Amino acid sequence: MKETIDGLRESFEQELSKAVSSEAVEKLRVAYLGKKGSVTELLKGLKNASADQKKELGQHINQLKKQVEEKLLHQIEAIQAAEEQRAIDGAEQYDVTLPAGGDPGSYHPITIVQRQLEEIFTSMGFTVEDYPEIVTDYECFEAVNVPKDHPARDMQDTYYLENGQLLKTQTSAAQNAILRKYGAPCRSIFPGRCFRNEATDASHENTFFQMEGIMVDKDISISNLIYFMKTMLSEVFERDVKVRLRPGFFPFVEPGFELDINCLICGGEGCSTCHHSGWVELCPCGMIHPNVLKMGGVDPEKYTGFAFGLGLTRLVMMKYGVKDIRDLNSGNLKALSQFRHE
Ligand code: FA5
Repeated sequence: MKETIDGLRESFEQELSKAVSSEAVEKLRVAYLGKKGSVTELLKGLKNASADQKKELGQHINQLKKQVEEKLLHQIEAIQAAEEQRAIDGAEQYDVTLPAGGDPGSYHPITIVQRQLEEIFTSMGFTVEDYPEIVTDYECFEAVNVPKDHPARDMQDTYYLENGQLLKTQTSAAQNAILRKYGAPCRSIFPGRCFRNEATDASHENTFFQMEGIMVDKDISISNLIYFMKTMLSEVFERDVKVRLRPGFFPFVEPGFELDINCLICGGEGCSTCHHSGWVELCPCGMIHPNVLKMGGVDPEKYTGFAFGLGLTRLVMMKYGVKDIRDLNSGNLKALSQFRHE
């Protein structure tokens, strides 16, 4: 038995010297220490030995097992160190202490305008809220007065996940949580990415940004809504823009409006961006429906409020004269890097 143990040690040493990859070392480990490995078999064979032999041979086999384990570990560490060194030798060398030079990168135009809007609204006492992109059916629809099977669900072709949750189609999905967080009075904006199964064209994307806002207090009226919308637009565009307010249906507001701006790409003459109408649908809005206030824990008998759902991506198009919305999601650095100095 002692000879067998020594023989095994010798053959292990020989095979180990030839194992120069992680895979080869692993094969060796299985061959010697695996369930049916040679060392394991030796240990199993001990059960037939006498009590005296068991003690002596057991010590020898365990010593061999320990040596095999240590040598395998050592070999694998040596292989990994050599691999790392090869990667370092082959990698491009650079001095991290040197000034960057080259292209410093830039913020995405949507980030630039979002931050500008956040500044405008925080200066008017609004909080800025973050909200998840994956939400429940309740948050996105039911809590904003769109019950299951309501025809208004057809307005937004939604991506549902297998677990029943969905990619939020509108930033309105956060309204209920924010009403519950602050109660009344409350002034908040909540920008976010939205997803809809849209056929894309110059002004429609399946992934786009909105910025929602709500203001709830005693005696809030449509005049407050119009004041805040006008202030926001004149600050963002740094000039007066022509807007029009027309009736619009959204189950979570009553009355509801569509706020359109005169297309700044064609000056109102008609182009592919505005679908040749001269107007771009930018910011639906209205007075928050009493049901929505109630579901948010706010008493509609005491408080009223307005809500708006600004199409942030469309606003960016208008501000910078981007004719096709798809350019903003393209990752085309040539187009996007124009905004670096803002
Ligand atoms: C809504 O999403 C409502 N939640 C807005 C709202 C909020 C109304 C609060 C009243 C009160 P709508 O589906 O129209 O409404 O989208 C709002 C804005 O998002 C549009 O005016 C448009 O500017 C932008 N938008 C909508 N769909 C797309 C799209 N596929 N690509 C780019 N922008 C879009």
